[in-house]
Amino acid sequence: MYRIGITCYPTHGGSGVVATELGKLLAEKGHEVHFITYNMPFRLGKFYRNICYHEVEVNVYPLFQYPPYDLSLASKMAEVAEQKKLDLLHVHYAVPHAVCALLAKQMVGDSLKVVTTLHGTDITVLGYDRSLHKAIRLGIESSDAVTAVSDSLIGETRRLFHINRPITRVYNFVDPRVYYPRHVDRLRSEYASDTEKILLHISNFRKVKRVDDVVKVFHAVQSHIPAKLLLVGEGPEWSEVRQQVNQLGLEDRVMFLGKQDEVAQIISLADVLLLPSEKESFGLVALEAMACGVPTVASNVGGLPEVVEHGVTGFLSDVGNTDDMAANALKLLTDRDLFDQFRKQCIERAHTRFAAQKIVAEYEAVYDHVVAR
Ligand code: GMT
Repeated sequence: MYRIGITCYPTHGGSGVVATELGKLLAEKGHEVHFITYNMPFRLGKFYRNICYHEVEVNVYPLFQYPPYDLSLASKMAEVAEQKKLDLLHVHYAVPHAVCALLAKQMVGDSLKVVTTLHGTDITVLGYDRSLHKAIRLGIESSDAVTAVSDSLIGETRRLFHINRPITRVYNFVDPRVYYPRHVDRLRSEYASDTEKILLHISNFRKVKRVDDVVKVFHAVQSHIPAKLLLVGEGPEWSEVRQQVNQLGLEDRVMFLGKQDEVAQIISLADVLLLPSEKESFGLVALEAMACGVPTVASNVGGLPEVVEHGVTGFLSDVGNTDDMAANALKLLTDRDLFDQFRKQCIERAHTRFAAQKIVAEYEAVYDHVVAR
């Protein structure tokens, strides 16, 4: 059993969800887990005997224009590592977390190992801030082990950062005790009638998610069959999307549900998930939907083809090809046999290939490797 420090962004977002769920499952297996973050991870939920939360406090000094968060985090990591005799720090993102963990390792000594998981965000960050290139590269090159959430992300990391070191692919996972088709008949009737289909999109409404394409797809679908669209999440594009919905006269067919934590329940309301992103290193929500028996209509980018099997658990189209996406959604929504077959295949694939138990064991194998070295 290991003593593990975990650092992630504890807010809504796939990497925070994965890091938090991983911590909980590791604790269930008997490991001692210490979250070192600036806020309580949002899905931590109930009390666990062997999970501790260590808050990173950032003081504001009149002398500094910017509070030194990264240094506070590195110092906190070192303090917790020493006090709790941590074997390793498992950090999510190369910047700033891997770089902070490497600093902590210098403060504490070489016996503290650093495992870095890449979620794709480092690459997105690089897209708008080239000045971080060297810092991201250092974080990846100098970690004791690096994992990435898809083969596509490994390829992109190698291409952009000219990195040859081993990177282990460890897919994201779902806990089958949480993600399964829920009985939501009563709740469903509050959103749609029996004759209406429900389409769903969940994201942080960043431009990269192309939520405007979600609305375009829905606009086409509802002109053929009675349907409703549920939009879950909030973010920078939210107002634009609202305006688009109004301009298309879809106000009474599109429901904005804001940020939600209990997504398994909401996903179970839906017939199809729409994920037309510009970029997606994995697409955790497509996996969550799959586990609840909901097929995904998505774009054919990044790690999405590794998650959504075209013609088996959903359909993939070129980015921006909303006509094709609408046609695919209609295929699923108008052919009961096809839908039932996809639904079965979704549950089966999510609960085998992406089962939490299997993936957590893959992370433990990475830990075994670095600690034994
Ligand atoms: O997609 C986002 O905006 C959030 C971001 C994150 O860092 O949480 O998601 C990234 O990590 C998720 C968990 O591994 C992946 O499922 C998402 O595909 C990935 N986002 C992108 O690559 C854009």
